[in-house]
Amino acid sequence: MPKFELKNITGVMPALVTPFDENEKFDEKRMRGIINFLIDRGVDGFYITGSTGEAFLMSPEERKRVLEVVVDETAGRLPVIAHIGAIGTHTSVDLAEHAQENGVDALSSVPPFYWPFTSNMIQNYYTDLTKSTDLPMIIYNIPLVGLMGFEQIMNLSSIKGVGGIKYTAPTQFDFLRIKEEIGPDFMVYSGTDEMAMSGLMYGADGLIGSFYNMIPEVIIELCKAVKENDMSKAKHLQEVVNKIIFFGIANKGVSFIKRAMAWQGADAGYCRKPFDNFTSNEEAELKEKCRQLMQNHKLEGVAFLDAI
Ligand code: MN9
Repeated sequence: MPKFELKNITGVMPALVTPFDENEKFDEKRMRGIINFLIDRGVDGFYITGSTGEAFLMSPEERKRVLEVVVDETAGRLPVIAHIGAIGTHTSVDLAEHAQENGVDALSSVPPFYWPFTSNMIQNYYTDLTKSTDLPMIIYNIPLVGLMGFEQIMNLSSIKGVGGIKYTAPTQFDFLRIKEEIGPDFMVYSGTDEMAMSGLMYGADGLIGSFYNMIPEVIIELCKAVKENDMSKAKHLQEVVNKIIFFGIANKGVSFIKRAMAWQGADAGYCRKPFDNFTSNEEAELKEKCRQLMQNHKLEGVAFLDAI
């Protein structure tokens, strides 16, 4: 039985990075360190082995190992959502069953991708997945694998076991419609970090994103400001977050996130090829650029910048 019900899985949830060592092997010790770092910073849950977690660069066996380590280290302190999406239903079902056996609280999956699967095939994919366990399923809308239209979302929401959506696209007006037409209990997780504030204002129950691994304190503060109706503060914090996101995207994305975590004492190791890592010279340059970013925009209260 999962410890957390889906309706209680809310707030700020990093789409957890997966640390690899210099030989690209999963680094269990670093993984455990990251989990404790993020729990200490006050996050509300973990979304594991998604795109930020480099899941599509791992074998199913490796994904299972990551999940076992995360669940073991988290030890029920926070909810764990396992992304079990894969290109074939059999692999996803196998990952889903393993995730349930190991005690995660919810599942999530991208729709099948690469080939242009029909709406029916996508519907069948999620039906097969939800039948394979008793866990709630959070469907995943992200343009990288083909954005789903509202009708498809409606259809998927009617599958028994589908309880929410992770929505990573700027078309956030769908959030209002989802809450109105599917129902207020259908959980909406805003996945576009650049739009956390508007996501929350449009009714998202939680935020799941890559950058929350490295700036949890800023995004938690932003959430709090929205809850307290302090919109000018929330907007200011979103501006800070976005400066960091746009800088990060232009500087190797997840590799940057991993370095910025290391500077704060939570070494997240390396990325897997074909992602690119920083050499020590490049990392020194990166630090210099971060210092400039901080000065140019007078960024205050950002732990990874203060740690440089
Ligand atoms: O949904 C992430 N998207 C991808 C999760 O990994 C493609 C987001 O958190 C983005 O990384 C973020 C920056 O664009 O919004």
